[in-house]
Amino acid sequence: MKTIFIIGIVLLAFVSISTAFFYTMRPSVEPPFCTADAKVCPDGSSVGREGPDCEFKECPEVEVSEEDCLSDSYNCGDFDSQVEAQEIFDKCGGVENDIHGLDNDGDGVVCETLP
Ligand SMILES: [Ca+2]
Ligand SMILES: [Ca+2]
Repeated sequence: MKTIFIIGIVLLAFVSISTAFFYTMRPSVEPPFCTADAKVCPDGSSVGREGPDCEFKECPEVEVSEEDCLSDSYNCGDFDSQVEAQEIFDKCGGVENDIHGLDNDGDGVVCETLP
C-alpha cells in the first residue's frame, strides 16, 4: 500500500515537471507585436509602428515652398502644433527671416503657446 502511494507521488511529480518543462521550452511562434503607440509628425499627422523591428513609419515631409517664405502668410493659429510652426520657421531661415512673425520675442522658438 505504501509503495503504491510513493509511486503515485513520483508519477504526479513527473507529470508536473514535464508539463512545466513543455510550457517553458515551447518555442514562441507569435509574430512580433508592435505597441500601438504613435509618433506625432511635424505636420500634425501621426504614424504608427510597423515591420519586424517595430520602427515608426516615415513622417510625411512638411512642404515649404519658396513662396511660403516671401510674405507673411502664416500665423500661429494656422498650425496644429508648435513643431509644425517651427518647421516652417526654420525652413524659411529661422530668426534671420521671421517673415511670418511667428517668433515675436526672437528667441528662435516660435508659437510657444501651441501644443
Ligand atoms: Ca503672421
Ligand atoms: Ca519665441
